[in-house]
Order: sequence, then structure tokens, then C-alpha cells
Amino acid sequence: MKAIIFGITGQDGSYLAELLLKRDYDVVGVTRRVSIDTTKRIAHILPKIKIVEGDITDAFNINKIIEEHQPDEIYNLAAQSHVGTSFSQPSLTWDVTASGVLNILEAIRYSPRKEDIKFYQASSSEMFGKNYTEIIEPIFGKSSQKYQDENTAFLPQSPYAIAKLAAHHLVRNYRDAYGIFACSGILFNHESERRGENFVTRKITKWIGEFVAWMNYHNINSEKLATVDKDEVYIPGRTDKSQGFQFPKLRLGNLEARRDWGHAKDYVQAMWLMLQRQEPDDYVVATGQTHSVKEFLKVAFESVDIENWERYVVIDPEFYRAAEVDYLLGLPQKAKTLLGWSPKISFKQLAEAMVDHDVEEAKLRRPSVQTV
Ligand code: NAP
Ligand code: G4F
Repeated sequence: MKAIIFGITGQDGSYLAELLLKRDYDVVGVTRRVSIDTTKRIAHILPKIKIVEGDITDAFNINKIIEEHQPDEIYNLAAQSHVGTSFSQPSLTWDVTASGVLNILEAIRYSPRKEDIKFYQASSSEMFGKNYTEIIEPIFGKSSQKYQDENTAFLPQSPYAIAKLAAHHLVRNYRDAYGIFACSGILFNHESERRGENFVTRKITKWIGEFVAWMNYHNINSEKLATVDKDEVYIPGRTDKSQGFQFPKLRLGNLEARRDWGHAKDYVQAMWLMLQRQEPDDYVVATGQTHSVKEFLKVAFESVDIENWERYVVIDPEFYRAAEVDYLLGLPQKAKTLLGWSPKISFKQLAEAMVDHDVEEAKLRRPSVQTV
């Protein structure tokens, strides 16, 4: 079997490539021409995959790649995937996240191998935006009666979500109109040790890693930090800023937003399973639990024995969005029943694994211990 992955250098692309290699696929990964190396996440498997240069906004290029490599499966994970950025770069977001998908679908539509190609599109829970389904009887114990599933109407709140929704409808339309085996996975937030550093979970765990390394470097613990300034943390009695005795606080936006967070490793499994079915379809992929950004902060800080995360966080309006998605909780019943899929890694395990990873990584950057 041969698969093409668009977006192989991203978080999900790297895990999916690992999964496909384990299943003996020939993997072709499409990467953009950029001025620096973007293959950090796939460095360990590079010798086993074929890398080709391509950009999904270039229709001719995409067509050529698909014709040349004759894939059995195509996974489109490429996108301008940051919701906040989509407000400042809506046009680029549209070109990549919506039009790019059309380019791939058109290439499949006119391919002489159309019948032999299965296509996966990375749709998003952001498409639900402000909407949810509400039921009278609790379905998740006492936690909530509001959820999103395949029957919930979409109400997108950002240029990113609107582009994803356009792509989602294109996939359905090309499936119905031209008989293409095309599936959309409506994936809720999934994170990992490889998550992009400007998404909220990784931003938090990266900060914790650096902070722990800084405390170790000065041989202190968080209780010793009696002086906490508006924007920075100080070591008492050591106020000479040039000596690095201060550390900038973590600057975040809306801490009340709730997300259904899972681990990316679990979620790429669902992508593959969708393409192994007899019939193409769309599936919600989620954990069925929702947590606020505050809850993530609490679990992440507690994993390095810091109880009072509030002391180290500054609310910065820069990170508020023009329109917010307040609540996401996915009901993955269809994926469970038809794909036999369920997540293995819990919210707490996810946060702890990310913190552990970032603490270790920061240690390598700041290895020595100074005694204050
Ligand atoms: P990511 O880490 O941001 O990766 C995005 C990938 O797209 C990168 O490989 C990037 O390449 C590539 N890309 C961007 N523009 C491109 C272009 N014009 N042509 C070709 N490739 C391009 O995203 P992710 O978290 O892995 O998510 C994978 C997909 O799932 C995305 O489509 C995302 O929108 C969607 N999704 C993600 C989540 C989530 O929680 N992670 C949830 C739902 C849906 P560079 O390395 O060169 O930038
Ligand atoms: O981590 P986020 O940037 O993820 P968001 O916006 O939910 O989008 C991610 O998940 C989607 C699936 O639902 C994907 F489709 C999309 O590609 C991406 O992977 O933000 C999560 C929440 C938001 O409510 C945001 O306002 O965290 C809040 N937040 C608070 N402070 C922040 C920050 N988000 C970021 N990125 N940075 C902050 O400082």
C-alpha cells in the first residue's frame, strides 16, 4: 500500500507516518519549500519515507504529485491550522485550508485511478463553533448535557473554521457527486509532546519546562519566590535584572474556554480506520470529556508540584480572539461503534507527558546548577 501525506511535517503528520510505516506502507510526504528545515518531527523516520516538495495551493503541482506516485490513500493534514492567526491572515488561511482541499479533490476527480484512491480530510470541531446539542438526561454522569456529534449543526466562529467547513462540504459533495471515496474526520483538539508551540497546551508546558529549568539553575524552589511582580517572577534579594534572577510570567488569553483534549497518537489511528471501511463517511473523533484552560493549567503545574499556578500567569488581551469558541465536548459514539475506535490516553496523562517532555528538553538547554 502507498499513501501520500500532505502536512507530514506537522504534529499529526508525524504520528500518522509512524503508524503507516508500522503497517508496511510506502509513505510519500509532501513538504513545502521553506528557508529552514521543518522536518524536526519526522527526523527519526526520514530515511524510511519519500519526501517530495509541494504546496497544496498549487493545483498543477498537486496533480503531478498524485499522478506520479499513484497512491492508494491520500491524507490531507495540511492547513494554516492556528485559529488566532486566521483572524490576522484570513486570506492565506482560506487559500490553504479551503482552496487547497479543492485542488486535491479535483486531482482525484480527474485521475484515471479515481476509483482506487481513498481520501482523508482533516475536518475540525471548530466548525461547530458556538453550537452544541443539548439533552435533558445527563449522558456523561454529572459533568454535562451539552455535546457535539455528527448531527450537530455547524456555527463556525473564525476564518479558520469557515475555511474548514467549506472544505468539509466539498469533501461530502465530491463523494456524492463523483463517487470519490472521501472521508472527513471531525477531530476535536488533540495535543502531544510534538504540538506546535503557539497552541495553548504546549505554550503552557513549554513555559513550565523553562521555569523548572530556571529554578534548578538557581537552585531554588517555587516557595522561595516570595516576590512576584506584575509581569515577572523574582528571586528575593536578587533584584539585579541583568543577572537573570527574574523570569517572565506566562501570558495567556481566555482561560474559561473549554476543550475536549485528547492525544494525537490516538487520533491518527482513527484517520487510518476511516479509510479501511467499505464505505466512506464522516466521523467525530473526541474523548467525550471537556476541560477548561484553567483545568489544564492546574494539572500541568501540579505535575511539577506547583499548587498555585495563578501566581505565574498574566492575562494578556493580545491572546483574546475576535470571536471565541467557548465549549467543545465531542460524542464519538459513531467512531466507537463503526471504527471500533476509542482513546487510550487520558487528559491527565496527556498533560503530564507534555510537561515531562518539556522539562527534559529545557534541562538540556540550561544544564548547570548555580547556588544562590
Ligand atoms: P500542524 O502541526 O499545524 O501541521 C500543519 C501542516 O500543514 C504542516 O506540515 C505544514 O507544513 C502544512 N502546511 C501548511 N500550509 C501548507 C501548504 N500551503 N502546503 C502544504 N502543506 C502545508 O497541524 P496538526 O495539529 O498536525 O493538524 C493536522 C490537521 O488537522 C490540520 O489540517 C488541522 O487544521 C487539523 N486539525 C487539527 C486538530 C488538532 O487539535 N491538532 C483538530 C482538528 C483538526 P510546515 O511544517 O511547512 O508548516
Ligand atoms: O490551543 P488553541 O489555540 O486551540 P484551538 O483554537 O481550540 O484550535 C485547535 O483545535 C482545533 C480543534 O477544535 C483545530 F481545528 C485547530 O487547528 C487547533 O489545533 O486554543 C484553545 C483555547 C482557545 O479558546 C483560546 O482562546 O485556548 C484559549 N487560549 C487562552 N490563551 C489560548 C491562549 N490559545 C492560544 N493559542 N494561546 C494563548 O495564549
